[in-house]
Amino acid sequence: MLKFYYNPISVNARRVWVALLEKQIPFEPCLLNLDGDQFQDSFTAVNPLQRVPVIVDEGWRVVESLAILDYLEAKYPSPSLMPSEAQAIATVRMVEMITLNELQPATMLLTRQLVELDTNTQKLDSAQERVGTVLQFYEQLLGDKTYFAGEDLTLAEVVAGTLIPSLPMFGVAFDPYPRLLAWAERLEARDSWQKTTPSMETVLAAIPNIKAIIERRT
Ligand SMILES: N[C@@H](CCC(=O)N[C@@H](CS)C(=O)NCC(=O)O)C(=O)O
Repeated sequence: MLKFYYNPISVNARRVWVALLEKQIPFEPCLLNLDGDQFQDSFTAVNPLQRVPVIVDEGWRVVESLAILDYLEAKYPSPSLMPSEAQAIATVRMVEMITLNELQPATMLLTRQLVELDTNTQKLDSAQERVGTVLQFYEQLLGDKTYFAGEDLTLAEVVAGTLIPSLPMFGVAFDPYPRLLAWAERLEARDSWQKTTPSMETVLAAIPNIKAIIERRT
């Protein structure tokens, strides 16, 4: 059976977890506590980069969440999470990449403040501004559609939708983005989102690990 290495508070792992559930792919969950488990030889043999998520499917190992999503889509095409029309494909890739390259680094900085690590005010302000710019762009991109690429749930939702609903935790208000708010509520009503949303208890217990990871990386 497909092995899925993850941690419940990892946003990178959660997008893979949601895709596995949406696609109804049976998997064996392999929990890493990220309090040092990731540096053990046994896991380093699986992923020399010492990060989750990782999947191992029929002996084939894939690291990097977006590569895993592409692999799952190609290997388990139904139900599909990727459109076939040119503009829809571009929309999905755009949302995936903007979420990873713009939104996630900005929220990483906001997390520093949340877990009470020293933070440069100027950098914080610019992170807040970046988040606002991305959300405004997404609000327009979504328009009156149910999902970013139309009526069907795609990898755009899987990637952006596992990060955006957590933004109020960082003091980001949704008032200027009513379409995005309705979109987030639609996603949160789904089984796959509910099964993978970390409880507040899990998040609080993970704060020391989050601090250690952020200190190493920012
Ligand atoms: N670009 C990678 C990022 C993976 C990543 O940073 N994972 C974090 C958890 S969210 C991790 O395993 N961190 C362990 C560490 O930094 O020690 C992906 O998208 O899969």
